[in-house]
Amino acid sequence: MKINRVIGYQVLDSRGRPTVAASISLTDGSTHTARVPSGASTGAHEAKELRDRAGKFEEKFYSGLSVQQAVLNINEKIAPKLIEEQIDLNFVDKQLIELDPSENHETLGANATLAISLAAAIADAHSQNRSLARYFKPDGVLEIPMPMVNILSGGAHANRSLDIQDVLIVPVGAKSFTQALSWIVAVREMAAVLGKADGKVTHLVADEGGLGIAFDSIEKACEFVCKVIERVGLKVGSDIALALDVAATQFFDGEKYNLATMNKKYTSDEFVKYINTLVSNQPIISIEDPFAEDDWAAWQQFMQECPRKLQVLGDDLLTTNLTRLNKAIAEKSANAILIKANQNGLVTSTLNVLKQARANNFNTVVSARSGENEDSWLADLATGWGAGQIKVGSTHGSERNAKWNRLLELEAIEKTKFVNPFS
Ligand code: 2PG
Ligand code: MG
Repeated sequence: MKINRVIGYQVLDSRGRPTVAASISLTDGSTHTARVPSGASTGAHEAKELRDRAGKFEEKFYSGLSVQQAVLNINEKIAPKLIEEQIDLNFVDKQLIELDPSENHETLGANATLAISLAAAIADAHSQNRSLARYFKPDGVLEIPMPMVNILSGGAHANRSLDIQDVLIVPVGAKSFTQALSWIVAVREMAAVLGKADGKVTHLVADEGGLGIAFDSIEKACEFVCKVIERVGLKVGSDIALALDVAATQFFDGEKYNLATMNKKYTSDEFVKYINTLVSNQPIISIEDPFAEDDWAAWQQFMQECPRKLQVLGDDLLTTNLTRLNKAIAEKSANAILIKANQNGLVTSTLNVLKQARANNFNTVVSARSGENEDSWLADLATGWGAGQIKVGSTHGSERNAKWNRLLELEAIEKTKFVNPFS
């Protein structure tokens, strides 16, 4: 099957900001579309998203965030290279690299390359008469990933109501994804009820659908979520464990970690000790970005001193980048990686990062961004790639639920197994 049309255009994401969509049409008359997500707490080492800021394409009412240059790159540079060619994801990604050999896709824009790469994957799957999940894993049992779900939001996603970005839950005791999701919804709803009763919450829904509740310490936020879990009749630890996304880059000034709501400042060394105490006292099984993106020494020190088994997850540290992952493997700076396709810019090279992580016994967590859209390809990637874990935000907002619902669909219609990387 051949490609006969490629079109890029600007659409809106879940925050109402412009993002890139790409549609690839095939000679059988079908059209396949993908829209790219976008972060708020973005790492400095991510692939370069092209925004029009003060450029000749900037649109007046989008605060410099329009993506018309990236769209133009699709329509004028990328499309002519693909039209009349056979649909094939590997071929498409190769063309994108030839057009823009820069490591971070700054010439075309990683939002342009990823939109095309994803649309190509979806179109290629269609040409083989497969779902996207089955395109990557044609035979055997599909592994439905363990969800890691946002309950409390802070940091850049909720006006810094907490210093850290998220308190999440992981339903480690659930026997199926369907059961896991029902527990999560119960916890999310009870958190709103108890938060209101405490007089702390409003109806505030943060960027990823979590609750923006102010707590004056990380410990108190964790204790609150534990209380909520118990109140819905589940056991903390064996049914549902906690995870944190500290997103520490956001409050590191190059010398100190500044925890404004706790009114504390820590050097790297002190912060390693603080995080150590925190994970020792709370039922946390996974901690993401506990240290800043270039504070490699702190990561390494923490991995050496951490008193117990813990998933130490690199997001801003690793930015789905093979070079940074290889450094982390060599220096034992983490033991898990967040996989975000838009940090990388291409589907094939994102998958290569995931494979390299797994080959080196790193856990892998496929993740959405805080700026999302109605697409559900993330659920298919996580499942088809056998990632083991997925992070999508909360259970509020259709841009989040599109992914959860796709996992429910896969569990209903495919031969699947719900995996638990923490067992
Ligand atoms: C993260 C993501 C998703 P953002 O830090 O892990 O929660 O946030 O997309 O804003 O980088
Ligand atoms: Mg993160």
